[in-house]
Amino acid sequence: MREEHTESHPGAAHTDGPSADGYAGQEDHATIGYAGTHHEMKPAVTRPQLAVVGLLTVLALVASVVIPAMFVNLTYSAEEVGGAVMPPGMVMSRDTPAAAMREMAAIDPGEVSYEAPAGARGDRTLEPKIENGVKVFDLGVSVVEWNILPDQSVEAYAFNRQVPGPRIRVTEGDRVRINVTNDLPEATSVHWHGMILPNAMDGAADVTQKPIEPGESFAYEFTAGQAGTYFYHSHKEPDRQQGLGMYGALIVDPKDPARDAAYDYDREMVVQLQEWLERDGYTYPAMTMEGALPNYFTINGKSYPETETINVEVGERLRIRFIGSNNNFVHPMHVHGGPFEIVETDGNVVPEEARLLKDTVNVGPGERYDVIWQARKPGKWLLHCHIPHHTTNDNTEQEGGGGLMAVINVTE
Ligand SMILES: [Cu+2]
Repeated sequence: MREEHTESHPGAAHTDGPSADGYAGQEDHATIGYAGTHHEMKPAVTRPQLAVVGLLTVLALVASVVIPAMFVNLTYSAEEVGGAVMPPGMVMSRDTPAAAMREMAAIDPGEVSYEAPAGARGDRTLEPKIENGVKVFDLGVSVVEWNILPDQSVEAYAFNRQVPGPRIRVTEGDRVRINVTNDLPEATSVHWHGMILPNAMDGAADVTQKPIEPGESFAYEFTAGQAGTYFYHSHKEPDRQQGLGMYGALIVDPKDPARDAAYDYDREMVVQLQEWLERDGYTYPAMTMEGALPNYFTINGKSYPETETINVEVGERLRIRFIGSNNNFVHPMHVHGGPFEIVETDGNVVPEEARLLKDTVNVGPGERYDVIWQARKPGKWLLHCHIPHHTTNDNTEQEGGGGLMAVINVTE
């Protein structure tokens, strides 16, 4: 091939032709033009050579289809996976179903319908309307942009445009109705965690009710018969929806104040936990699996140092309501400055003789612990998870920590 080429290259190898042949355009286009004028055109390769090249081309084409097919499933259409953006590092084998990909996909930033101000707080108390003696609450769920730090936002599935959703606070024995309107791009449902209620009101999607489709509403109604700390959360693909922000506190005050007088308190704080995965501007539901592990952690929708500081005076009793509203980890929640007493577990009063004094309590997903911590000395006392990675923001510390950390500021 090479020698044929040089031979046929006009000028380079020839001295016998018209001297100007060499470089067309140098002198006379019209007379030179083509090397063929003095050299017969012949196939430059042999038939076996052509056959080999043809065969190699076909093999390369086949390989370009077969090799990717060994690693990914080529039977999906773009519609099936909904244009999903997957977490970097997630293990996707060839048999990963399209449904799994949709469930783990990033929130489409194009779905955001509201940007919450950077300083917005979640867990705001929601005032009910009273209709025929029933306390009626309206919850709407939509996609929002939510700041977990002043310079770090996530896309979230939020009740009433806040993370966590609003605090629903009623009194034992109240009849409550909660109208849930779905403005998400996917179906949902809401479960009232720990409540004794009619099965049809339990919110288990595809088990006790048809999921609430986008644009539709569903009214949940029950009597809040148990006092204590509860919460509500999505029960339709909760690994995705709850992890993306669909949870909120449900607090039922006792009808008989004597129940709480046993461990009377001066201040209270609600601590709702969550884990987040935010990379390259995309928010994915954090999951305990390859590629989906969280890199941010929040208390009431904020990472330290943006978590709220609670102010207490020396001698005062602080009731901390820990809520395992998170999806993945058991968080050993620790308070500096001395032990606390565990007075309620999952909404149930702990008998006095069984009340443990501890300074760290493991709060698992779904669990609630109500503890009383007495402020003994003035200063800044930390409340934080004792898995140190959970007190960082994307693996870095700011002002002495991050993530699951808050300050209890005790003054004289
Ligand atoms: Cu933790």
